[in-house]
Amino acid sequence: MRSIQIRSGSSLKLMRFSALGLLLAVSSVTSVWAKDELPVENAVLTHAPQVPPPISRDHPAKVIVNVDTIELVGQLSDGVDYVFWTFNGAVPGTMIRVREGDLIEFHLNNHPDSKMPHNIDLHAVTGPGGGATSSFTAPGHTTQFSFTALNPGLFVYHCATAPVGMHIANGMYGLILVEPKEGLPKVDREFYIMQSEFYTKGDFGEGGLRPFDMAEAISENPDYVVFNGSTNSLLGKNAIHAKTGETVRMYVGNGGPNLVSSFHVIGEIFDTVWVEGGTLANHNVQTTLVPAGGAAIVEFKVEVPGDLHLVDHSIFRAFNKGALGTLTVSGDEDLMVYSGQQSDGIYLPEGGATQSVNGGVPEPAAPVAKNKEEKMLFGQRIYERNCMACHQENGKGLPGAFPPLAGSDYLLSDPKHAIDVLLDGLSGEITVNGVGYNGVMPAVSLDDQSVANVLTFVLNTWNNNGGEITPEEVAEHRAAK
Ligand code: HEC
Ligand SMILES: [Cu+2]
Repeated sequence: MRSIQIRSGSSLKLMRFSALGLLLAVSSVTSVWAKDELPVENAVLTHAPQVPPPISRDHPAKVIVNVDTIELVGQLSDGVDYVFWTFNGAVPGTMIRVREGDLIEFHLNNHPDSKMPHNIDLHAVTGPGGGATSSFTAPGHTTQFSFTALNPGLFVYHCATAPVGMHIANGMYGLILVEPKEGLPKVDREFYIMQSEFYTKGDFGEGGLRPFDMAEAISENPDYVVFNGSTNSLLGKNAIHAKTGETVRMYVGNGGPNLVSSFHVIGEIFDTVWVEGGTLANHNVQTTLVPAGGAAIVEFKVEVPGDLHLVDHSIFRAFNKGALGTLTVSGDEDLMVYSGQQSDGIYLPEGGATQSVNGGVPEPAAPVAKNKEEKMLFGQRIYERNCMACHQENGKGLPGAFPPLAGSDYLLSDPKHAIDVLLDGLSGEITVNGVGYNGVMPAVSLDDQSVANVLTFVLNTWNNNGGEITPEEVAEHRAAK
């Protein structure tokens, strides 16, 4: 029924037709297309972090978009499953790319196995509900409506079926890019990144199938804040890649449902930000706000190799709730742009020469533990101050970034080796419980007492199988250097 609106002989059609004609007269000197004559094409839809190819047309088309709503169990984090409600089987939904002035024929197909009705509100639509009222679709049904992409920009789409918050919280959002008629500047790499939160019964990392928690959602207190639907989407083997000298463009969306993102790439400056996904270009930006239900386009040239970390700079979300990703840049060093560490010396405020040191600078002597119980207590304090930020309170580390100390076969097979890890730091590829890590653990500046205490704490916590490290052993290792 809704597909006919455009072709029927009503005055509505005439008005819309002349509006389009006007648009085309301005935009294209070569030809004016009547709606029925528009060339027809199927949209290329991509799963994040992939982006559909740039549009090379210089004229409008009728673009057919087919989206299935599918409810499925997926991985939110290691060992943590969730029932996601999705557009095209993934969170975020597939990315759509059209051209300003295109006529989009939108088909929403609700899978027969769905338990819920769904619809879609595209922020690129000019019309009631952004399409929501025309796309309400019961399980096993398919609906269709059309719209003309009048405004260029990067837009969020989402389900708007009641309870709206719950449909969004369960994963129903994605991005649609409406390229301006003149196209976008060419870049070397494009990525699709969408932040969102998840509210589960249980805490961050609690395993098994975790149901949605409405009370947490209402109080805007998520357990997870993630990019592309899972804590692992952009880490480890899922990291995204670029080469030095290349220009990278990220289409960044925020599905919310509640939080505003302070999107930042550690070690980069955005050369250009298309503010809020619109036509205003800002330059030389460190962190850009991406509102819930909004977007931004960020562009930057990568000059030096290394891992750049994508974060929500509301920083506990990055290191404790999952809003972390990696862009790995390969290529040649440019030591003028970035030198790496050039020296590490002792700073003596009272004067005196600066000397180089190997390893760390001991902190003031810690109190001597009288027994194992005290060792555990002192060790825990040291852990909280020196280790927890990376290896986490629960000792499980962070997927793709920091290995676990809880149940680590690497640690437990040779606990004394851990003394060297703390004294010297550790870098290069290692395998912990079958998973590869390739990070940098800095040497810690702790005295023998403290190293012994923290390792004893680690060995006797999180069901690790016990053992004790003595300050004498630490001293021996230190002397052997
Ligand atoms: C800045 C983040 C960071 C801090 C702080 C840190 N580590 Fe690590 N740690 C790492 C990384 C990264 C690795 C893996 C290095 C690699 O890939 O070669 C690692 C590896 C280890 C390992 C060996 C691998 C394993 O899982 O058993 C142990 C043991 C360890 N760290 C203990 C500690 C202890 C104890 C502290 C506190 C005194 C600490 N670390 C502080 C990042 C950190
Ligand atoms: Cu829905």
